[in-house]
Amino acid sequence: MQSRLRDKWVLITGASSGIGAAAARAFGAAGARLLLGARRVDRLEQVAAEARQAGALEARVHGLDVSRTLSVEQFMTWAGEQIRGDQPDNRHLHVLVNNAGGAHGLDPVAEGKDADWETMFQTNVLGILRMTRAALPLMREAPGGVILNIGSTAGREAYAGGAAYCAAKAGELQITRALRLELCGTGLRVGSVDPGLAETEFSMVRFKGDAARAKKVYEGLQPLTAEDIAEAIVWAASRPPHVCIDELLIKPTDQASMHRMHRRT
Ligand code: NDP
Ligand code: 8X3
Repeated sequence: MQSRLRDKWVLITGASSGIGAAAARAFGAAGARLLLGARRVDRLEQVAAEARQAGALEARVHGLDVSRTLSVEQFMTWAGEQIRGDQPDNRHLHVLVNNAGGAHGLDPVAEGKDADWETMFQTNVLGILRMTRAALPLMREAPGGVILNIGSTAGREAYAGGAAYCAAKAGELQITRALRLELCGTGLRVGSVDPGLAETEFSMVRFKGDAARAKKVYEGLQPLTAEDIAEAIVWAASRPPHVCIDELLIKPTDQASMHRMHRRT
């Protein structure tokens, strides 16, 4: 059966690594037309080539910093130009994946850094609001369109050292729920995909390049891969138009909760 995503325009933020990059390859395999954003454009080019090789009809890239309104607006102007250059019946954005984000630091609140807190809220919370506001005009005429926000188990279960990140991802979940209410009746769908531990560049970023500390996060257990999440994202985005996947919580089998993990070592 031909994929429902074939020919459709799909925009992914944070597509230069991890889950976003895997999602680009997976949407590519479904024959989508991709618009990819992140700050590292050289990495985006590489991902776009992989997505084209997987079957993407298009894979175009542009620099994007979701923590800056101007950058989001410039990116969406570019995205609109790409989409409006298509056939008249395909001039809308079908899927928006708000994936850009991550954690910075694991300090208790008493030692928290303003810069870390601000970056986490700028990307995981305000980034989603900015991107969605700017993308909605390109989606309004496309009933059946889908917005998928990438949340986290952290938005549902707090852990020590995670106050700001957990709060940011809880914010993501509530933004998704509010949008679901706001968009009800438009034919647009919105949902949250919430992974548990997935081995990507996430922990390297959180621990500011400390590879040994990053590796320890996944020690002795089998974490999710970026591909596991990408598969779920593509599945959620390719349901029939009358089906909305509101919330997906996906954890490694070894992770019953943040406080109950099965480690073999
Ligand atoms: P990665 O660090 O591998 O990827 C993060 C992506 O976000 C990169 O492409 C990065 O690109 C992009 N990004 C970060 N800041 C910005 C910004 N200001 N503007 C634009 N893009 C930005 O981690 P993951 O793939 O794991 O993370 C993807 C999402 O999944 C995040 O929202 C994260 O919170 C969430 N998540 C991850 C989990 C995990 O265990 N890995 C579990 C649950 C949720 P660049 O640096 O080039 O801008
Ligand atoms: C990433 C998962 O548990 O490291 O969102 O916060 S966790």
